[in-house]
Amino acid sequence: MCTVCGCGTDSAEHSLIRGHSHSHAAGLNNARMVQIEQDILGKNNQYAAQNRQWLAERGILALNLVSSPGSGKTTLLTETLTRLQGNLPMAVIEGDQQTSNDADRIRATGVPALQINTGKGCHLDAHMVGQALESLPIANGGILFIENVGNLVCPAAFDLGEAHKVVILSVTEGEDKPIKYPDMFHAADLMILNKIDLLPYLKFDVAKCEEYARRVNPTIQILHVSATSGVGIGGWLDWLICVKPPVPA
Ligand SMILES: Nc1nc2c(ncn2[C@@H]2O[C@H](COP(=O)(O)OP(=O)(O)OP(=O)(O)O)[C@@H](O)[C@H]2O)c(=O)[nH]1
Ligand SMILES: [Zn+2]
Ligand SMILES: [Zn+2]
Repeated sequence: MCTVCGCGTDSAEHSLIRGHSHSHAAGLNNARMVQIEQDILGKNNQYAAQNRQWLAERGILALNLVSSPGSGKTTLLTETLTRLQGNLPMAVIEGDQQTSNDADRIRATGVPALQINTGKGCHLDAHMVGQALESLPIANGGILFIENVGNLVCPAAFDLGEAHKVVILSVTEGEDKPIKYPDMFHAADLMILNKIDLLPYLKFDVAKCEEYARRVNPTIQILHVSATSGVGIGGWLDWLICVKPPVPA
């Protein structure tokens, strides 16, 4: 078990995942390390491709919500589910290291949620998601939200079979997160700048944050949201409907 970031893989494997290039795998040469990295991510990508096909056959839009801990993923989700409920089928996969708090918050909205506890692992992988798909009730044409473990590093490297990664950045975290964690902002198609209700109380340069995000990902879309006040949620719902595939015949 890796003790550097708590990743569930062993230390040899762990140091190889993108974003963990520091070596804490004594005795392994570079070629061996690259081989192990290719094996782990290759296996993950096979499961991700299976998930993607399973979702496509059912016309289900899957979104992978990624962020630092506490950026507001669950709050945004509960607000989204409450607003969309009754209009289309939805389900949630909740990734968390230890608790089922977030899944409980989701279920309180009436939408089915499945909790995956990763233990010391710091990200969801495609195999875990594939297993969850087998037991989660979600009708064709629906939206599957996957709330990843709060971590701006490891989840960037793992394709879960989702259509889009959505990165949530709260304004309390500082505007330089996109250039500090470029892999995550590069992998995402949409950045939600959350907690904008707090801007009057903070020194947070919105324009600079957006410039940093576009520096690492020129095509990233950006929305300003307050999950608690509801500002900007309409734009997020519009985005969801826009990217949703048609229901298969
Ligand atoms: N002011 C303000 N607070 C918010 C907003 N969104 C979330 N919060 C608060 O931020 C805290 C963390 O929100 P969560 O929704 O639990 O964040 P999370 O990303 O799901 O957290 P983890 O699952 O632990 O990574 C809670 O106290 C929320 O009420 C917002 O738009 N504005
Ligand atoms: Zn890790
Ligand atoms: Zn959460």
